[in-house]
Amino acid sequence: KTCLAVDIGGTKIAAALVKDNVIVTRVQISTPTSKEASALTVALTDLLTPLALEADHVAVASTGIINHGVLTALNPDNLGGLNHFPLHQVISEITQLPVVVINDAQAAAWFEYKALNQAVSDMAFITVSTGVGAGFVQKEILNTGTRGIAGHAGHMLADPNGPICGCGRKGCVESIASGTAIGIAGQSFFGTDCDGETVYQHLLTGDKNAIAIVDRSASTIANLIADLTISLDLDIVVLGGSVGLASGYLARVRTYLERLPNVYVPDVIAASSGADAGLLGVALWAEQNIK
Ligand code: BMX
Ligand code: ZN
Repeated sequence: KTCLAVDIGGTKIAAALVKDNVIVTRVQISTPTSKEASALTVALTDLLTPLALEADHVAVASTGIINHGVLTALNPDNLGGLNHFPLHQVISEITQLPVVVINDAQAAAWFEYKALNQAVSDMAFITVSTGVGAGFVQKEILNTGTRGIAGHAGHMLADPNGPICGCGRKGCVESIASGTAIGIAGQSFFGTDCDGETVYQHLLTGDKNAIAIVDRSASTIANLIADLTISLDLDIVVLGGSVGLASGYLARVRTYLERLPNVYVPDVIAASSGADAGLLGVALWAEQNIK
């Protein structure tokens, strides 16, 4: 069977034909910045129509809350303010194929869990990227949540005095630790067009302000890892995303974890797949969940 896997992120949309867990064709576009839902429908139609001809079913991983196939951005800044976008229905109509949809971080968690060869019982995957997302696998089951909210750990409280998050809460993990937040924090030092990558380039030259910003992100993620370990009794945390996998970031997270009581600290490893974890994970998920 050939799966058309789709990964809708805050920055890019990737689509791939996946056969026997291997990507055979992959295409990528920028996520439309328009707040109009129709812009996403048009982009998906152009991207998926040719690929659907070669597929048996469609597996979609998307940023945002996926509640029975309907997408709502928890942090509207990350996805053009999409609210109640009927993702499952739109993609069914475009492709005329069976479709499954889950959250992007949940999909990547499933891939990383399978990559660990099921040698763990309780794991969390955390992505530090445009936003901060997570997915939990507990006792061999991926928690997709009754309403699709499970895993949205990027919106747990990190600092009651922190910045206002795009979701409306003050001081979420995402508002401090994400690539977007790193970029915003850098703007007062490195100019208004500063983004996460700019800060990282300054960090590599030893800039004190850049180091402080990235350390604040890393210590926030370390505390998130401890909080999740306390609540879920985790064996292992897998860290991914463009920031999570950036050079030296995991080492910084480990440094902050070492300062915490031992029982709060699980094994922490780097994701085995970078940009393709969502695509491959949702393709694996579809094998068991397509109807
Ligand atoms: C946000 C939220 C999550 C997502 C996470 C990582 C939106 C649109 N997204 O917390 O659903 O998993 O970002 O997303 O509210 P990414 O785009 O950085 O991969
Ligand atoms: Zn938030």
